[in-house]
Amino acid sequence: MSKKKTSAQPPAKFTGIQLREIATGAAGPKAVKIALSHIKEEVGVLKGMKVLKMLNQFDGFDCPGCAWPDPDEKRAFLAEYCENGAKAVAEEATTKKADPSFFTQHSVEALGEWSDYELSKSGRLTHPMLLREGETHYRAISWTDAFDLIASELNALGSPDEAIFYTSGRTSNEAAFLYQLFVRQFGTNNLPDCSNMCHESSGAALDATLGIGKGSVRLDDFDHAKVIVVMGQNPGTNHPRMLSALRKARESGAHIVTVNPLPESGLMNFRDPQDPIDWVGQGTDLTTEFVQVKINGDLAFLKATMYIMLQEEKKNPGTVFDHEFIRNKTHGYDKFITDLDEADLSELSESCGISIRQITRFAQLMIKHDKVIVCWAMGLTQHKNGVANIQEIVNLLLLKGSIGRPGAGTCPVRGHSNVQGDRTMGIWEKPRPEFLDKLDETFAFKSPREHGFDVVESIAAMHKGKASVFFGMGGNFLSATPDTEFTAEALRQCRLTVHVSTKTNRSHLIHGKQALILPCLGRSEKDQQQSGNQFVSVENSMGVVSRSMGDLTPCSPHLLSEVAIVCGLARATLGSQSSVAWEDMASDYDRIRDGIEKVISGFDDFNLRVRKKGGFYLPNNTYQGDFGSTHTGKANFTVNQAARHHLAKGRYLMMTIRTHDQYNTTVYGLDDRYRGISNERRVVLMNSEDMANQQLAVLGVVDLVSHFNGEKRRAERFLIVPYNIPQGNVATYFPEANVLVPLGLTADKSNTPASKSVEVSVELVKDT
Ligand SMILES: Nc1nc2c(c(=O)[nH]1)N[C@H]1C(S)=C(S)[C@@H](COP(=O)(O)OP(=O)(O)OC[C@H]3O[C@@H](n4cnc5c(=O)[nH]c(N)nc54)[C@H](O)[C@@H]3O)O[C@H]1N2
Ligand SMILES: Nc1nc2c(c(=O)[nH]1)N[C@H]1C(S)=C(S)[C@@H](COP(=O)(O)OP(=O)(O)OC[C@H]3O[C@@H](n4cnc5c(=O)[nH]c(N)nc54)[C@H](O)[C@@H]3O)O[C@H]1N2
Ligand SMILES: [Mo]
Repeated sequence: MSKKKTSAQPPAKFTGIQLREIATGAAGPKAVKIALSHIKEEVGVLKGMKVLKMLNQFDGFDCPGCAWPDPDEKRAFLAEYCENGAKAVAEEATTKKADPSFFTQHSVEALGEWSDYELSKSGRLTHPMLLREGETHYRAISWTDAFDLIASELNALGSPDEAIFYTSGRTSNEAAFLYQLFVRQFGTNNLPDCSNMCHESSGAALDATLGIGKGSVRLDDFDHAKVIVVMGQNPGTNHPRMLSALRKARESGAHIVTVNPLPESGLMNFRDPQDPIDWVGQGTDLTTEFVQVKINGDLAFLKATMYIMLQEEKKNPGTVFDHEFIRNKTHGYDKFITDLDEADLSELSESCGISIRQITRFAQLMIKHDKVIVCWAMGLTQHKNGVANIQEIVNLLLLKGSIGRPGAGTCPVRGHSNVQGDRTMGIWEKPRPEFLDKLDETFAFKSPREHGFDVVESIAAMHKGKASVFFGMGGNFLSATPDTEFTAEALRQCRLTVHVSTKTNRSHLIHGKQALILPCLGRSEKDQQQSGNQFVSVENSMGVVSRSMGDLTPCSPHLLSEVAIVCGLARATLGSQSSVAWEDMASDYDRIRDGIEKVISGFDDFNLRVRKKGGFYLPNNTYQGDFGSTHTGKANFTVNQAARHHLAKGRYLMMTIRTHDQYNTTVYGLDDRYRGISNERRVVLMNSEDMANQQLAVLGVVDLVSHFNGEKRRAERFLIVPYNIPQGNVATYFPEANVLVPLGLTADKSNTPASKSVEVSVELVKDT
């Protein structure tokens, strides 16, 4: 049977846009109403209430929405969740099913014509499914046959390095630990993960400067901070529970400075949806200083701020910088200051688009206060200079001695709910030798030492035919990665592509010669193994490890837990060669935790402590102000250069961002409520001056063309929406615009796709 190529991109069809007023604040009763309507629609009222009651409670399950921490001591009476957490749970606990008859009804090619929204709404996967070579439809297969098929493909490879083992960040600690153990026993470090596209730049910057790739603050530091800077982050949508922490900080007098090309409503005003008293009234204004930087203007802005601080310090020595801290705890100060002193303030001001007056205002705040927390997310990491951006934040905090003391520090706000834990468990293509030594010692084998492929390198390797089996533990590799058409070609070249998933996504449709979908339990579901019901553990953005236990009846009796899938796969692939008792591990997760305790420091008495209410903190040197583990033995100042984007006329810098109605590539709905855009995702947000200069009308239909090293990539049919965004900048939604992000455009040092600084032109489509 010959087949047409299935579309790698969502169809370029419009869904009926309506522009509404932009929200002046976030959450409040409307958020509750919308949360409940998603639950009602997907899950039903009774089951829905049960799920919400368990969400983020001490004996419930961890919200799959984001990695924002729960309060240590107390949880809200009804539940500790937000609108988007409720949507994430509704999506997982849905009663709709994509069972074998669904796949009989719809060919892979036909599903390729569905939008991501339609795919997301197709329901939970219920059976392992196989797409045989040359066939048009997935068909059910037994678990044993599925494991045998993967094992025989893996064992037929010329080298273990020809297989790629991807992980998305929802995977529990237990599953992640076993997965990396299996992959290393198989013989490769090809363990790319979603972090490569996310906070890799933060990890690289923080590790080099402070000695740990994680943030330094805890939730209660927000209660003591005097200044909280939120850079390149949209918590109203992506970390809504962070707004409660910001509100509390505001009420105790903290300044909140928001640095963003967009005035995100969620950061402007907030009414706590968990607090009915807050539903009436005006809410709390959060942002006290809105710094509307140009895209990728952050480094210039920070440098300009520090330049002004330095001039003040020179005038009144000892009044601005914390010299004792600098002397005792840091390295590289003199070199840093020499470079800083040569900065050109007006050039920096021009390149970030912020007036010297406003920069001075921010610098004054920084001069006055040292209890400063800087929070950031994708707006800083996904640039060519993503690592430098974060190193510049570290410089600012070091000048003030603002790391390792109460109310101050670094706060990279993580994405996926266990992305930080997965890395702690060893999901990394560049594992440290000490980690591998411990792993080898504990499990009596010799793990490979050569570094593996990260996400971008994996795509290149598959494209070149250097790797030909792709295994995805969760996630949606095709749609989450850059350069959609190139990545699709890479996946199509594989002999076998496998996805462990809860729901159908586009990665199931763009496949190798053969393809498997392995359905797994979700967080909210009961995980019953031989020794009884199991729980798993996760690590949040602030290094707290806690347990998560679902209680719903699984949506199908044919699901396996991620742990069971890894164990089944390991047994089939490694056979009797393996030194690990995989079966025992799968039957009782306490045994996995015993293994984790032996290999990874900070997990002493793991099985005991994880059972305690609220879990426990992992050790974090920076929290204590100890920087002894860096290569200099001190916290490192670094010299970083601000990016300069010289864009020709008609060229723009594009950022790809999330709407209020999606979880990465899972599309919950078609609205971006806070930004006033309803029922459409194919939009490009543009400054009205730029529109006028190019004679583009509101809702005009355009193609977007990206330009990189003489290469062009095109994304068809977007609608123009005038928006309060700096001139020369545009914004589109991820994943529709990923086709424009060149694989070669990545951050220095972290290799993170620079999906927030893509150079594009906007071409009017004539006959629409
Ligand atoms: N509901 C929901 N929650 C989520 C997710 C989701 O998709 N939906 N995704 C999860 C994941 S994996 C992650 S990583 C996080 C993502 O959380 P965010 O990082 O908040 O997500 P983005 O939408 O990518 O938003 C980036 C923000 O940075 C701004 N920005 C873009 N470029 C720049 C720049 O150059 N400088 C500055 N200063 N700002 C810039 C954008 O305007 C936007 O406000 O959220 C997590 N939580
Ligand atoms: N252009 C652009 N690209 C980006 C970004 C951007 O801002 N702009 N952001 C990047 C970031 S920050 C990230 S983190 C990545 C995200 O990349 P991924 O993590 O790969 O993508 P997701 O969309 O989160 O994955 C969704 C799929 O995960 C599966 N899933 C959900 N829950 C579970 C579970 O419990 N177990 C298993 N096994 N599967 C599950 C479902 O089948 C669902 O379809 O995308 C990156 N890509
Ligand atoms: Mo992420």
